[in-house]
Amino acid sequence: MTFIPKPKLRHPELPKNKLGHTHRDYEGAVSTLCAGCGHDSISAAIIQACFELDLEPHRIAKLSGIGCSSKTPTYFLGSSHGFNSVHGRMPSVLTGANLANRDLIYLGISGDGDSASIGLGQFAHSIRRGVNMTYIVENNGVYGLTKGQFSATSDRGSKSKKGVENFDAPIDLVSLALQLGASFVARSFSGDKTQLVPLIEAAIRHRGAAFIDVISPCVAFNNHVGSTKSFDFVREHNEAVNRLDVMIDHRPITAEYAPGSVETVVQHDGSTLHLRKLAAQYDPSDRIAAMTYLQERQKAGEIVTGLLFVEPEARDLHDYLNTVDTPFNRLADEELIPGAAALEKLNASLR
Ligand SMILES: Cc1ncc(C[n+]2csc(CCOP(=O)(O)OP(=O)(O)O)c2C)c(N)n1
Ligand code: SF4
Ligand SMILES: [Mg+2]
Repeated sequence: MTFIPKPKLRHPELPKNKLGHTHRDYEGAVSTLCAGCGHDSISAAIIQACFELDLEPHRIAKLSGIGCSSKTPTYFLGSSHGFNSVHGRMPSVLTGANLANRDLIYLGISGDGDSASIGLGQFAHSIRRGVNMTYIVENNGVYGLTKGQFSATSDRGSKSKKGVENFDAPIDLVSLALQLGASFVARSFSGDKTQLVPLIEAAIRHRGAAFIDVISPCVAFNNHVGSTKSFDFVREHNEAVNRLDVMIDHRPITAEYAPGSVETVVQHDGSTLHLRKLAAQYDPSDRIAAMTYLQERQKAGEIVTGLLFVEPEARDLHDYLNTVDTPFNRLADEELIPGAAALEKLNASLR
């Protein structure tokens, strides 16, 4: 894989966050993706979100599979932990890492091929188990890295660059995540940073399985007329249900809200989500209503974006397993291997 380090030179007056870090401290190597690829905008949004949340880079672990999307962790958070796994296998590697060390912030970066095709089973099980993570699919509706084959999220009737029609029914990962029990579900567009950055921030602050499907046009193989994942198509058919602001440590509210149109949600860690409703009837706390709304708007040819569902007091995999607060990787041998007497006691309790 090509690796171009960024020059170390930086402007002395770059803005700093509470930790004294600048944007540059959250960047990675120079991107080698095609100029204009939506994935690069998502990397920029992740960098901004981590900068604004004042996160220590060494507390973040970024994991991915294989694909142009899965290459992107090289281009952000260069000082964080990283693991580029096998195609479609990021979720199980992330689950294992999370079980071993619950203290890190986990970012799972994947593609539509990686998560909806070969990795569909892995996606499903990590979501249904409530792994505490921010799972981002950079969804361009094609296998970009292998030169533009349809993926499982390509819409029926959409056309490839060479004019071939896709006859298979699409998999909508957002509907699937809702059905599988994800406690935070959102969709956004790589070209809408104002919407995407707060969604990533809220997902990172959320405890539980947070899933964000980001439509991310592939300028090389899926940005033509007839594609339903092109910049033009998404701009024309985007239906945002709400706009989000994330308040941490009583930061001032930055957006202006019309009275009566704001929904406030307090998450587990005390962060507050202010949702400015654009679709008046939209309720992000009702899973069934969210699923119905998605299907209705999809039938009308719209791509619904925004925070679609949140369960602020969700439980995560560690809660379900009742694990100890200390991360397993910090336990001593005598705690992990308590010996024959403890095993005998356990066996006796099960007889
Ligand atoms: C086990 C395995 N099967 C197939 C491949 C070939 N392959 C590499 S990337 C890819 C698809 C990537 O598509 P997606 O996840 O949508 O990422 P994108 O490049 O579009 O961002 C495929 C099929 C592989 N690397 N490993
Ligand atoms: S092939 Fe498509 S997905 Fe891959 S870098 Fe180029 S524009 Fe992005
Ligand atoms: Mg893809």
